[in-house]
Amino acid sequence: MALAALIWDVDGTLVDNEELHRQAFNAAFTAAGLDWHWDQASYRELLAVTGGRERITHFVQTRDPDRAARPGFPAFVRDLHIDKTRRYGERLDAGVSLRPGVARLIGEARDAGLPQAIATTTSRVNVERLLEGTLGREALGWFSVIASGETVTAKKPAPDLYRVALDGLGLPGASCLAIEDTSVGLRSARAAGVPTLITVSRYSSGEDFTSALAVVDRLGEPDLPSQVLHGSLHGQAYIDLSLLRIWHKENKLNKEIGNIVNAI
Ligand code: XBP
Repeated sequence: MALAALIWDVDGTLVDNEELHRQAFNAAFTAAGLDWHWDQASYRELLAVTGGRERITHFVQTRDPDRAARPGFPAFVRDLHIDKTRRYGERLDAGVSLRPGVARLIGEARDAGLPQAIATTTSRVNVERLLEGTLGREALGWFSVIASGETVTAKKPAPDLYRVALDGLGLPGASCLAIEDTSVGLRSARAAGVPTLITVSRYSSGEDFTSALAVVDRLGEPDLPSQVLHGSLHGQAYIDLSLLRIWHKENKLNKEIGNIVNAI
């Protein structure tokens, strides 16, 4: 089964930006008169809960269950998260850079006519702002589907966001390749049957990536090579579309499906 599309995660994968999210959460807490503060160590643990509203809710349920049980609590979290999103947007607008190799690989896929999609737990407005600020407004049109947090009720690690992306692409999971940075994202993609490359990010080092096709520190560039943590670079210095096609073809699951299709 040939590679038919790429599905990109956003936060941590396109941009190593979880620090901006963390700072925006903390700024929103302070502005609301709350004495909550998420340091880097606690944020690493909180990232297991995807989605900002869900993350705040989980934090309060753990720390102050009585408060979380009050009738007005969901509306309070909603408003707090709206303020966090505004503050995160300001930080994006101050200027962020794509991780090395992201723009190049998106360009290679476009040149090859390979469809691309996005599967992210963050909201559509954040995706648009990030793409516009890094690749330009026209980049929104380069993705056949943008599956963002508000399109599903079960966020990652549930497979739902990847299923939305696959439905929009009209493709089976095994024909695509996901690019993710966390074990939560990997579990989501794999649960939807999508082979996955991991580009480890600031907050995801040391996570379990056993089911990934390959694990690298970055996609890399000719003058900024990738370090492979799991898998083989097949002699290449960085990740390009030809290497993704090789990894996808090598994938045991895809080979088996290919054999079944050929036998029918
Ligand atoms: C990114 C996330 C998000 C952000 C917060 O997910 O983990 O939860 O930390 O996002 P992905 P919101 O890696 O799938 O892009 O506050 O916007 O919900």
